Amino acid sequence: MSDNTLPDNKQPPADRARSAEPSLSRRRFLAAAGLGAGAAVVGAGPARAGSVPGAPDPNIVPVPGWTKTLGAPVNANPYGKPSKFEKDVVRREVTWLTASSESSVSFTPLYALDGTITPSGLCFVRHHGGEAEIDPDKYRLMIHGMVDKPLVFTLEDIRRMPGRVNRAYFLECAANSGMEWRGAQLNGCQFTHGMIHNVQYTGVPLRTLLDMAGVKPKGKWVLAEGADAAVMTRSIPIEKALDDCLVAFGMNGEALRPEQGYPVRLVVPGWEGNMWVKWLRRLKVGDQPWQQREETSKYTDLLADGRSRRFTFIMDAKSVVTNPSPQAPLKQKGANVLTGVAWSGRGAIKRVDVTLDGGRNWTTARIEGPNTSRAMTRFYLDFDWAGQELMVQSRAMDDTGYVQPTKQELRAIRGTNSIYHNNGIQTWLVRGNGETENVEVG
Ligand SMILES: Nc1nc2c(c(=O)[nH]1)N[C@H]1C(S)=C(S)[C@@H](COP(=O)(O)O)O[C@H]1N2
Ligand SMILES: [Mo]
Repeated sequence: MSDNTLPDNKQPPADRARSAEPSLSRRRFLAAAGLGAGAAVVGAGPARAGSVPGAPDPNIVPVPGWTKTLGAPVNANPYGKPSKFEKDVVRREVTWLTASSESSVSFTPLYALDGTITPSGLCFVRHHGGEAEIDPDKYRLMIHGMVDKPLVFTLEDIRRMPGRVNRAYFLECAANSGMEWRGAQLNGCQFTHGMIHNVQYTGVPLRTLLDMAGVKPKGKWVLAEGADAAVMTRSIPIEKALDDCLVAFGMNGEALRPEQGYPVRLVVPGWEGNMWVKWLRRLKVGDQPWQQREETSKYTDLLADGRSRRFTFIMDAKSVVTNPSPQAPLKQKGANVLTGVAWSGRGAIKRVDVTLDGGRNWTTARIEGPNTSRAMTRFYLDFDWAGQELMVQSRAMDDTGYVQPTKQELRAIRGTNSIYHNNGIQTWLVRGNGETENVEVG
């Protein structure tokens, strides 16, 4: 083994899978082939495993077998699933966080994802009364209150409305990173930042439905209500409702998933996830907010002096490095790809800076892929790691000029009573062996 190679249990899953080949273990294959450790398999000269991707590595040898038998037939998987080698890439709970799994949250495994769209089956799930099961044929959406003409729509009515759109947006729960307000706590970006997903929605503008009903001049707020056991309700200002909200029935090219509100959910771009009512069944127009539970005792930010910020709808710019991170340690010295995600509820991400030394030096990361307003943006920093300790941080800036604050800056203004709207800069400590921890810098 070269000194760049981590012990067996730290090998990437693909290598572990290789050495677990049923017919011939890697060690036995090496012996059988007369290749002792240290012999280069490809090319001549000493192996420089790890420093440059693709450099000859005596520990990696071709594995026979895959070409010798037929693979599974097309009908083995009528609805495709990820490779069995990806079985650890799943949503996870923090079991001590909530009293029951019906009023709880699971977290997106950000450390295992790339690109910008969150795969539907990995989108974090948050609900207050379990996942409702709604028969699309029996589904109805009512609009009433301060409107000229109260209306009840079927799913088919919504699907045949003119002006259907496709829009990618992030949804972040206001409580994302909420457990980190008083200090570094959870070891993994899945748990510190995983109450977010970025999905392409298909639906119609909420404005289309409101215009059909005819909002009376006095109508200034819209109450959105869910058809789940929580009967979740939120008040939305009419300006937002008429601006860019969607009544969505599709996600990532197919019907909404049950846990994401099948058959219809509200999309409220850039605003806190709680307002994105799932299993949407009622919209009531009124002249003032309703002061429901989820906008008073919850989703209100308690400040240090006992006063509260309320109606803090917009999610400010935020970012996190997803690799390396505690669940995705560095495995090799030499060439490495640092990556992460950034988002802002106020617009598009303009720039992301990354530091490897706790904020002494910053480098502008490369933004790659879709970079639209209020959608998740992917960034990369290709770097060489000599094996030294790193303090990794990322700092996002949006196109309004807003810069993601440090946690200290945030606490100076907001105190530590709140659990909501923590968009402070995250620090990961990467140790010499590649293992990574959630820390804070003084
Ligand atoms: N009907 C209903 N809508 C709901 C909720 C709920 O419990 N019931 N939870 C809200 C909260 S707190 C969040 S953060 C988002 C989560 O959306 P997701 O489950 O698609 O991640 O849905 C919101 N919409
Ligand atoms: Mo939430």
